[in-house]
Amino acid sequence: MKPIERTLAGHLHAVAPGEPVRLCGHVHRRRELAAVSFLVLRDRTGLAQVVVKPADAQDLPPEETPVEVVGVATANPQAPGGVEVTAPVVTALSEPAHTPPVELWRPELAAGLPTLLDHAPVTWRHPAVRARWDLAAASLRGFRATLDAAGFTEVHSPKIVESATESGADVFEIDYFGRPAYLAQSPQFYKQQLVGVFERVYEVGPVFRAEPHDTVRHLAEYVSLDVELGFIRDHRDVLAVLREVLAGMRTGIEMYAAGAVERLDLNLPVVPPEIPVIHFSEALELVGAPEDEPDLAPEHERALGAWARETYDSDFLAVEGYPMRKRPFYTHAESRQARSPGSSRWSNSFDLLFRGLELVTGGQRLHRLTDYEAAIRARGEEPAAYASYLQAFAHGMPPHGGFALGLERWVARIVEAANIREATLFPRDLHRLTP
Ligand code: AMO
Repeated sequence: MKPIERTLAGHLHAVAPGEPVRLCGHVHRRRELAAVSFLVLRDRTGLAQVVVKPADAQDLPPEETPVEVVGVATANPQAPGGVEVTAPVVTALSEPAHTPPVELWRPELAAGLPTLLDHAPVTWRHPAVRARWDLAAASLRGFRATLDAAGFTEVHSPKIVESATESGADVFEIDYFGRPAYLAQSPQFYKQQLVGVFERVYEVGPVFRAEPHDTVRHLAEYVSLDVELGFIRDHRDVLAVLREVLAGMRTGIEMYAAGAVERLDLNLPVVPPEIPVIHFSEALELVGAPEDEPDLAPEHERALGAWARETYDSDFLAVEGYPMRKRPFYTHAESRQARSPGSSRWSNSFDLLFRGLELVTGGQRLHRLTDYEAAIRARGEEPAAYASYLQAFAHGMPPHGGFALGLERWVARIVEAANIREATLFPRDLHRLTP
């Protein structure tokens, strides 16, 4: 007899009643009632109900054991999708699973964050937990699709690097064959150099920050969605690409994670045709912060998020013109409006706030070799220390800029998680190196 092809739980509804079926998945739940017992099977597409004779119920493998079920598709309006499996032969595909640390079959997981994180290989199996990563994966598809269509080339740059890119403080040093090296804090230097090759590039990859603070928005390793493009006029051209990317990520979720959106009952962000922009100095005024403040504090970001929602009905707000003194040396000074005498106080860079949290940093970069040399010397360093990076500029680089978006922050705000760790498969932080 021909072996029966596997049917996925999510496709069982389309099988004609009376047809033989073969399902594979984990035992999600065993339910023993007086007259009948059920095995609920879970696979990557959802749940399927298998009807078991009470006499056979005690032989069912325990919850979470992977099984194969061969039986008959049978109409039952009460079953998920209106079809269940009857007359089953259940075969365990592994030894009986240990009792899970949390009851995965409950519609909502009643467990605190430490339990969820300590047992991540098991707790991610819960449909509502796994749905969060479905959002991340779908967002990545939208990110790539948007940029591929706009002529960008996907690149991958080294994660073991010679020097810090963002600031010296939070970099992990490693032993590289007996000499010091660092885990990349961002692909910044490489994505810029590759603009000289491809003109438009993007990278999706891990970056490392030795964050000394234990906060709900920082990880020691996160997924950075980096974009860089050449021949821009200023950072506003970068913001326009960012707008398209955000819209594409939302579309990705709608196309590939509709089930997760429904499961989690989400309000997806609305990406306005133009993202509202305010100047950093206006942002300080709005939140009542002193005018010499070099950065926005988390409570300022929250207040600005609420203001953007009220004023523009927008989940997003771009703040442009951050003070040069808090931005990395590759940042281009403000060119649009000379807001202060000398005008080098402000920069052509921006942060994008999403629902009151910094999601993106970006801007225009320096592109002339002499500007780099001056900026590096102004930091008290020697350009020679950046010789390999500066090669690109010596050999001609166009005006360019880009941005980086933190994937875990994006998902955390979409699901309105209190802690970024809830949107991270296996978080790394000050205290956590396992699982
Ligand atoms: P920045 O350092 O601001 O900019 O990082 C960009 C974005 O990455 C996310 N992010 C983090 N997410 C989780 N844990 C962290 N510790 C963490 N640190 C940052 C945030 C942030 O907005 N090279 C520049 C980008 C550029 O200009 O292209 C950079 O890395 O969402």
